[in-house]
Amino acid sequence: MSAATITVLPGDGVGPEVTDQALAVLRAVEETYGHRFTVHRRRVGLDAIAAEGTAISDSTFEVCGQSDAILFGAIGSLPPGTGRGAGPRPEEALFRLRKEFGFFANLRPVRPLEALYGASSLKPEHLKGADLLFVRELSAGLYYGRLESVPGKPSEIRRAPHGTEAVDTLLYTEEEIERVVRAAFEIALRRERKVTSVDKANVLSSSVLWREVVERVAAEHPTVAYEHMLVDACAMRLIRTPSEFDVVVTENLFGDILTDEASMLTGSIGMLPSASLGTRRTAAGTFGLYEPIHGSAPDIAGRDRANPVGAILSGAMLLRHSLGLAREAAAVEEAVEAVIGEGLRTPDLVEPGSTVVGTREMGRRITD
Ligand code: GGG
Repeated sequence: MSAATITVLPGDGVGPEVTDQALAVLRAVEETYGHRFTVHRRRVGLDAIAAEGTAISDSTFEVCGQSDAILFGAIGSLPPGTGRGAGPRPEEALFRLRKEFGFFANLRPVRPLEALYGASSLKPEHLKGADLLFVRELSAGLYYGRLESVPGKPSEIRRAPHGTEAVDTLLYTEEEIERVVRAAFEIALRRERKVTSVDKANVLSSSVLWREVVERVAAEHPTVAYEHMLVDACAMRLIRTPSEFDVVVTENLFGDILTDEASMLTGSIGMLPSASLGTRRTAAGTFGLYEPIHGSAPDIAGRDRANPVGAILSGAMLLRHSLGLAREAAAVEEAVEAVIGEGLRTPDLVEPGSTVVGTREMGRRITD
């Protein structure tokens, strides 16, 4: 029997709907296997800004820090044209959680299910054997750069003599690169496969340093095959030959974009889970934050149309990585596969002959 504390941050838009389903699955695991999960629910994102005046309050932060894992839904974007004000932004919650808890490695598995080959934009022969694991650097890069003019800020829009201009800064230290590259090589060692390191070393200095660090870490892992690939080539080859990839390690922004692209191999962005990990240990694993990679999708929020699979599979990753419950995680993954195999589809995945169900029904069938 395991006892664990989980903080749930449902957030905005479809976040609450999909986290409800993920939580129902975790409750079913608790009951079936005799574990005890204490759950704390707190506000985050626009929801927290409206109620508490900040994207994540100090007390929510404290509750997260006392937990074994955080289950996160999604956070909303400000309406177009409102992003330049001085007020809090919902994304600040995620950035603060990642930075302050040291979540530098974001694992995003992409495994197209055979039953969903028809929902992908690729032909089945391209998808066969595709089983990728992205390791996205999560707590540095463009999202956290350092402006000379405004200490503590990575970017600004400012007045200049010729008009308005905007600046973002892309900064990586050797240490920030090394820890995520090392994590990727260690995962590849366990999977007995290769690492593809993705950068833009023909243009960016941060990528030149990235390559140097990869070479150094690779030398310490002589049994792990590896290659360097430019991000533009990677974007193309993901579509042409996804099965050539295994562990893909890359910096923050490239990882954000490439994984949205790769999600299309699975049929929908709603299918992809993620785990954000650092070095802090729990009783049985690693402290982490788990979330579907999709955003808050305000256009379908509250309409029982969101795909809960990414959130449910994030719950499976939580069981495996933070609670050390690999058997239970595998049972959840098998349940997802079985329900998809039966032909159930949320509206984002509709194919001829499939049975369209809502968020709640999809979750209920996986839980059962
Ligand atoms: N569940 C993911 C989510 O809510 N994403 C919204 C977002 O702001 N993402 C930025 C990022 O992942 O870097």
